[in-house]
Amino acid sequence: MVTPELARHLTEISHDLHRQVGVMIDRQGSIIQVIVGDARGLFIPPLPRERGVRGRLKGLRLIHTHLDLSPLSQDDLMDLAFLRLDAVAALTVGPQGLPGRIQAAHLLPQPQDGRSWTILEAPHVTGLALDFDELISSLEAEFARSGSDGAGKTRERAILIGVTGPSRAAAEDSMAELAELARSAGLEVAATLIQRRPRFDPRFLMGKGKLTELVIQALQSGADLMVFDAELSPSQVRSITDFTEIKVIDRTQLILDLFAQRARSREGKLQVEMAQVKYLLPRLRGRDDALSRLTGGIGGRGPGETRLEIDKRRLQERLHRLQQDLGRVRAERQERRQPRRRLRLPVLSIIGYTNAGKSTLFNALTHAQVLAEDRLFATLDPTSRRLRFPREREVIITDTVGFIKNLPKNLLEAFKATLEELEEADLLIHVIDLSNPRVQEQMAAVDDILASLGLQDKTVLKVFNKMDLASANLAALQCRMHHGVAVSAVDPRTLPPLIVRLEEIVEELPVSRTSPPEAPPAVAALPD
Ligand SMILES: Nc1nc2c(ncn2[C@@H]2O[C@H](COP(=O)(O)OP(=O)(O)OP(=O)(O)O)[C@@H](O)[C@H]2O)c(=O)[nH]1
Ligand SMILES: [Mg+2]
Repeated sequence: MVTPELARHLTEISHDLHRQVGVMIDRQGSIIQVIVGDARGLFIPPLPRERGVRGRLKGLRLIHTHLDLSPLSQDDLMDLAFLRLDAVAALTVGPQGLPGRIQAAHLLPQPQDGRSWTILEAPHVTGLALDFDELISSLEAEFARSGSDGAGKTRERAILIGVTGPSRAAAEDSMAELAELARSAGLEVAATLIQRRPRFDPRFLMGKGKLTELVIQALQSGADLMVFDAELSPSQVRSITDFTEIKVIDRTQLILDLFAQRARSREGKLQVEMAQVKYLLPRLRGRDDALSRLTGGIGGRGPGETRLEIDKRRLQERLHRLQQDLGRVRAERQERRQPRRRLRLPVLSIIGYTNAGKSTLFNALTHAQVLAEDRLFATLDPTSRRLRFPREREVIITDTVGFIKNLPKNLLEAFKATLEELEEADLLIHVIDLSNPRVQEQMAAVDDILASLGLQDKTVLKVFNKMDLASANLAALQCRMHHGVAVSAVDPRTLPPLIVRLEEIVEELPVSRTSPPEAPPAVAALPD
């Protein structure tokens, strides 16, 4: 870890200056920094980034002196954790400036007795029987193992963090949804942590002690990302990233990323990118800020193939271009919708919380092949089909993007144009996942979003889906309370009551629908 000669140099200088003296040593044994502190401590200046080696640890160790017999301090251990140093060692300066006792700490891949580091000690430098190279390579190997599933690390691993006020139950529900979002975005959840705080720390959102724990936990679980279940202000992201050196994103960014991954249509892609650019703009400082250093991957992905270019001026230009492009694409969409308008068929739009089963129901009703998947926001682009009911009435039925509570404002704005199509709907079919433990909040969230789109006065039919996964009592109760219909979209035999209800509703609509269609529509699914 340190040669007796170097140790002696350090303690002698330290003795003469009556200050702590330290050196930062890389794995080749070269000294890359010399640090002179005061009698009680020293301050490590920013480490040159390019010195970092591949691996979980920084590839640097700090050897420094302590003028008295004090053990490694809390600050020493914080440096170890935050800078991910290979090791931190303290040499006691003896009476004649000779090296005395040595204490060294390194991080542990797994916590032992609740501690994430271990301390080695010897009465003299030469007494520390230790092959440093061997120690480091086995530590790296273990860190790598705890951070991957054997086949090499492909997915980003995240720690999810909730910082909450009084209600723990609400925080847990919210975290469960955040975990779903993370999973849908292709993240692996390494750990989940909820911290309750009566008041939020405006800078870090949580206490420094807790943040320290977090960094160590991230290191041990091989996480390269922290996802906060809150909307972080630009300066919070900066101070947390600067403090922890770990990429930080918030729930909004996670949802934006998910949308970026899922957008298929040109309009969808443009809308997502616009929301991303609007989100990023106020969050930029100079070029080399924490954010731009730590982007890429989740949160830094654009809907196209390119990584989001993090540069303020270019973002502004991009925003301008996006607005123009969107305008054009929307005009085209309006044109495409003209013929459909002429048909004057009733429009039934399927809406609801994400993952409620909207696309599955759409497919079941129309025999379409819209992608339905057990992930949030599988559908971003609306799809429409003509559908003929058994009683020969014809309608247009539309599948739409799912809703979520606290939908990021930028996204709601970006998708407003697509969602405005809902204004033309004669009926909103609100699909609800009965099996979800948060079903009540989900229903309320959908109502809120409808209201914010000015659609609160539309006729809504509540369809309680996934009845196969819920108790019959619950289904019956909800249907009675909301005058709804229960179905299981994966089982066509459960659909007739819904089709009957839809027909009834459509019958009540004013009949101005004429023009026979050219191509035959799909016929509503009825059991054989
Ligand atoms: N057991 C069961 N699973 C269902 C039912 N309906 C849908 N699912 C499943 O729920 C998951 C989500 O279904 P989707 O149809 O993609 O849901 P969605 O509402 O379109 O979701 P987004 O487009 O992501 O907002 C899929 O894995 C479906 O197979 C049902 O009635 N019973
Ligand atoms: Mg869908």
